[in-house]
Amino acid sequence: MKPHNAEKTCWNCPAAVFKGNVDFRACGQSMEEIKSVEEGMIVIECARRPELGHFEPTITFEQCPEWVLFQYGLMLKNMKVMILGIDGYLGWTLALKLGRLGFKVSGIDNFLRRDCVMEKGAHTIVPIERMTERLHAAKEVLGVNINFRRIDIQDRSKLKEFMEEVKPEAIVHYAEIPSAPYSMVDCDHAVKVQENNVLGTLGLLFLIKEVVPETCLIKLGTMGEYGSPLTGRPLFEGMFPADAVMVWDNREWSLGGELTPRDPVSFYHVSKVQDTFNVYEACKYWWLRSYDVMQGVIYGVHTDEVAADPRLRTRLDVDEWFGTVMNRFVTQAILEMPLTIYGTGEQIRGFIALEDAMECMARLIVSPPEPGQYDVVNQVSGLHKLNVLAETVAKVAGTFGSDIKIQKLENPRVEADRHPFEAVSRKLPHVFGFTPKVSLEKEITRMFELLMQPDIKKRIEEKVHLIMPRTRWDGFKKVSDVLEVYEPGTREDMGYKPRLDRGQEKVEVEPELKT
Ligand code: USQ
Repeated sequence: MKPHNAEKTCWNCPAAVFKGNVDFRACGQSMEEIKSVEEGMIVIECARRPELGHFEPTITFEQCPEWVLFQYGLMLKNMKVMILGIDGYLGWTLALKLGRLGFKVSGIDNFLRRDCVMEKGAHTIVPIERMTERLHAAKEVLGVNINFRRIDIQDRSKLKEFMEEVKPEAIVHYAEIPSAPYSMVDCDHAVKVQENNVLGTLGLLFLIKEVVPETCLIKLGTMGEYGSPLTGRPLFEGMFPADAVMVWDNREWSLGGELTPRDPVSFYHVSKVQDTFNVYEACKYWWLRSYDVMQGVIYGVHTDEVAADPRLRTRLDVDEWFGTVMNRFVTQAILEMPLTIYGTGEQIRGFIALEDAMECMARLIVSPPEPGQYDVVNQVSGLHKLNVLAETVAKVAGTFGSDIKIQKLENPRVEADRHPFEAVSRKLPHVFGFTPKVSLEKEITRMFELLMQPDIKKRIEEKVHLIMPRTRWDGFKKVSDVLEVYEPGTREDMGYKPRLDRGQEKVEVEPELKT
């Protein structure tokens, strides 16, 4: 079988610098129009092999000697990837993975995540090293060199200098404050989140245009941008498919190619929607290219690289602001405290294990879109109701000898907690060749193994007072009331099953709840 990106051509390659007397904008918005202009009008120069002179952009990755086989398809030899937010849960994990795969990794961070967590009196329960020690260990243990600069994404002159020095061939943008509850603390926090996220991304787009217009921006969005439409309309991958139609007042229109409606569920999620529009427009105005990754909730602690040495571990937050639901449930199980379901627990979300999410990113990086193309990928490997997740955590906890209860809390958020859910995620399996490898049970087990280590368990116990939620979407501060505490395996399933549409096979992904 051919690698997923074998048929891509110089059109997609970040090393191809478009030359010739073509004014792209004069050609209109359609890439097909541009491609069909008179032969010979569009030529490129290869930034890696300028001695070849100007030629037509028709060489496939498979034919090009600069693209070589690796674990996840073909990769541009020593491809330069810059990770913005390289110190975070995902940024650090990805840096090590890419470094091990042979990418040349650079990155920036201003340690904002560390500061925000500290500000709330919390800490990462998996202890992490300072950046200097992390870099040293990456070199010593994995032989990976990371070119790191302490830079705030909003410090555009410093970032520009670094981008000019590195000339990244892909930019992964994780440099955002990733928390819904943190953005709902008060006005200052909402403004801080939107300012960092929205203005940081907007400034970055201008820098890409100026310094590296051929690079691919891989931007972390979120499935939460879509909300959960009560009509049950599928959550398409960013845009309506070509055959989608709208019928109204006895008339009919095609919706194909239009952005789908967004319905974000917090001021943080709103910042991601705003990014979506800014990135979309920049691609349109300046022929930039981007994957906007609609990320499900990532959970877990494991990749081979972060597990290679305690100094290489990535952070894990479980407090009410920065802890996400799965990571919190597992920690609560370790403390043998009832798992905190907000509301009915019938909410459905898309999830993906850390290790799988990192593989997806590697696959996207080596398969760039064409100039001007804004593309959206829904990055989830399974859909789960929260109450079923809690059951699964309790089941795994049982294998470690823990007897867990589940509690339903008054929901501090304003969100639908009983709703249909159908998500489309066809591109990962069918365009990028990705199959999920990590089951819920497997990653939960790995989490137990790591988090039950005495030094880590102690760090969880130290912050136990930060687990119950008190940040409410209505603006009042109050710890949520406990509505009910129950034994796992004693609740009936409400019957609704979410659907994950992965293309050919439509998978029923939710196991039955035992009664
Ligand atoms: N929830 C509980 N109990 C908890 C914590 C959360 O029932 O102890 C519920 C929430 O009410 C919500 C769901 O779990 O219905 C998910 O909440 P979360 O905190 O795990 O995730 P969320 O706020 O949606 O945000 C997280 C990340 C964010 C990412 C997003 C992906 O913080 O960066 O963008 O997951 S998604 O959810 O698909 O939008």
